[in-house]
Amino acid sequence: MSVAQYLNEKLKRGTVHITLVDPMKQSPEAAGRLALTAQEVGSDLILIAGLNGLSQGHLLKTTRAIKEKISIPLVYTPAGGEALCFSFDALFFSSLLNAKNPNYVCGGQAHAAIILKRMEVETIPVGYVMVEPGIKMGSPADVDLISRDNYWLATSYAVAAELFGMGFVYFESGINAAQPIPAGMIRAIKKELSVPLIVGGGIRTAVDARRVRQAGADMVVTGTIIKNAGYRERLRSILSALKD
Ligand code: 1GP
Repeated sequence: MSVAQYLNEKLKRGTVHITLVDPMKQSPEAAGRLALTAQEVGSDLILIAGLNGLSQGHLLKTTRAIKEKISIPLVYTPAGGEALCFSFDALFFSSLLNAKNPNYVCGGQAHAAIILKRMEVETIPVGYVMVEPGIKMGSPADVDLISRDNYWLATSYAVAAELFGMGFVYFESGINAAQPIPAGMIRAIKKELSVPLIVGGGIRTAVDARRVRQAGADMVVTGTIIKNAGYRERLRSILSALKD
């Protein structure tokens, strides 16, 4: 079964949880242990973020260390065109739709496209949209961030992604953002969008998770939570808010 099929099957049964692992934040072995804990607690997928500065070697070691530990899918999401390896199950072939720097919209993706196709890597097309406060990509001017009260613009980007044929739309408020995407924005997007909506950034508690789920998020991503002490219990409570 492909990862896209796996996700669509999971979505029929309820909200999907994704654990984001930044390989730069810990050793490959520690990343493997984090991923195993996430799987044991009930997370559905591990997503490795390929942020700027990630070396090929470290990515490879991290994906291998995680693959040894888990049976749920391991997906890679490169931020630009830098590090790439093939030890994952699929790749989020994502375009940061509101980037000002074309490298994040299609430049980096174009560099990798032929090799991904020739290697028969499963690519999952994702429209990625960043809302304030967002994360720093190359420089603060790289992304035309959507303001937190501009529901119309957010919905317009979401529907544009769907019309481009992207199978998933991912709304991001930024790694370790102070707050998740506003519930009202999620509701506004869901009224118009027909493909699954992924929401991530700033979700740290069961209350946050329940709010984004009830607003309509189909898939919820958490990352920072796994770096804190007691993350197994924190993640367990987030999972219970998403899966009850
Ligand atoms: C996933 O970037 C996020 O969309 C992860 O954000 O680290 O705040 O959970 P957190």
